[in-house]
Amino acid sequence: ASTESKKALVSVSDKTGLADLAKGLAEAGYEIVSTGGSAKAIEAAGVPVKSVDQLTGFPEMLDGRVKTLHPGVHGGILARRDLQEHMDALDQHSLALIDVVVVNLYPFRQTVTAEQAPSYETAVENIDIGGPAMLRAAAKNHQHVTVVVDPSDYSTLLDALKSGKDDLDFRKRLAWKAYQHTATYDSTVAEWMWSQIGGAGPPPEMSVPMRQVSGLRYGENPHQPAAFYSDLSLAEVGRGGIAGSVQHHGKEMSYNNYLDGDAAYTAVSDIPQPACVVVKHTNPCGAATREDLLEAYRLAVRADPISAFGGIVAFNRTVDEELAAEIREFRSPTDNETRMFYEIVIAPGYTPEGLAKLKGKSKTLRILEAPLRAPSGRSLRQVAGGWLYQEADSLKPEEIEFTPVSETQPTEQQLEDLKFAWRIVKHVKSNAITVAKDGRLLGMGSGQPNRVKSTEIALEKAADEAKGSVLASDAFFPFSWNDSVEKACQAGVAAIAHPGGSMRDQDVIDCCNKYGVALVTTGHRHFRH
Ligand code: 93A
Repeated sequence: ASTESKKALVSVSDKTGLADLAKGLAEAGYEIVSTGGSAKAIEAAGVPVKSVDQLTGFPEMLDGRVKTLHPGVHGGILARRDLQEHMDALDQHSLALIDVVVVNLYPFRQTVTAEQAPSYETAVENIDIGGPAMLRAAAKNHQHVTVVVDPSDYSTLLDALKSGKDDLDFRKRLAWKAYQHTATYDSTVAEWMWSQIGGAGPPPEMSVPMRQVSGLRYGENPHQPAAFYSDLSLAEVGRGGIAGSVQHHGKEMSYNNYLDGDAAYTAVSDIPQPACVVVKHTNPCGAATREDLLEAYRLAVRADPISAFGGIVAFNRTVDEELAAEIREFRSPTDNETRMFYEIVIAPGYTPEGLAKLKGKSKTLRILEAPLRAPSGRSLRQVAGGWLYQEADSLKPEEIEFTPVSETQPTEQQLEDLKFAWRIVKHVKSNAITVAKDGRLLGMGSGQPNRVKSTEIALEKAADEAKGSVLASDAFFPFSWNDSVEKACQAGVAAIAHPGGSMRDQDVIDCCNKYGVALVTTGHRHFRH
């Protein structure tokens, strides 16, 4: 191998920081070799640069599809400097060593997610082949070669090269980063290909590219290390939700904050009218819709003030000053001494005055702003040693037939209330029961292993207000007499919605007829385990 100056190969689509990088490399004594567009930019910055074809003696061809795919590049990257045979082989073919490789790839992800969808051909042309090959080669030979894929690492690279601190640990870390990058890149291409071959639903193999948004102090409990990642899958583009949130104020987000914040924001995003949802431990314990968001907030908290204390408050409209003031000062309806305390307020926006007012509530209150969550196309959940995939439950009451099956017909208002109760019951852990009236939740029973208990809890919370209310059940009632249905009727519930389809459906109908309660079936269930 030649004993000329050390070589850096630079081939980047993202030209951010390129001029400074080139200057720095030249100062550190590197000869720069570069592909077409990168070479032009380096030249324009007044730094001497050689083109790849000067190195390989072979021109770029096939519209740039073959630029660096040549032994003159890959031999120079992959040769083991500690093996005489490798060095001799380079000499024999007059190839030079390449010591530093700086590459970032054709912007495939940006191309296929652009507002103006690209043609199939354009997308394919944006699949980078030569770049990943160089990154993988340089990363493999990290014993001898330094690889950089991220422009934010340029200054660290230059510092290390100049100070001689480009040691093995440094190169290993950069090699890890390069492999992580090519893996993410290829999983994006694979996901896009799956969509192009009409692959709806679960692909037989899948990798989910993720990027750490933040390290977390701990997981559900203090002895569990944890971090939060955003899902970079194409399936997530433009769907909003908590992963894209901005925190304006307050204590650092915790693992449980993300979990509960997500539950609250997903639920409130599901409601078309202005609404407030209060969540505790992933379950909505308060919810209300009102034209006036402030009124919705008051009613949502009132459903269960004890549970709302320390909960998450989510809105689906902008929070203004008046509402912020109310959130700040609102006292517990059960104990007028105490101001309500919340972990998080989350909304799609705040007026400047609203935000300023809310910040004054406490130092710790986390104030988040995030685009509303669009119904997600898929859902992934972890089990030991695997993942469960399903299409997310994005069924809305508008898409469901509410069919009266009792002698008593539901009134217009009751039907509206049933739809509201139905919208909320979907977000409650099974067995889920919601009791509602006038577009507000009065009580809910969640997560009980038997439906009777969930019903009792929901009715107990609704208390006197259960009279004239409506009740929704996320799945059908398996029995009737002396169980959920009769308890609801006796408590004064005026209308009930359940999926229907049980062998005991007729018993349920008979029970409602006995009490003059309106019963509707939805034909759909909303299990949430
Ligand atoms: O079309 S490629 O897959 N074929 C190649 O041989 C090749 N070598 C580098 N794309 C290739 N590249 C990519 O070109 C790099 O990964 C980089 O993203 C881009 C830089 O091109 P330019 O310097 O002409 O802007």
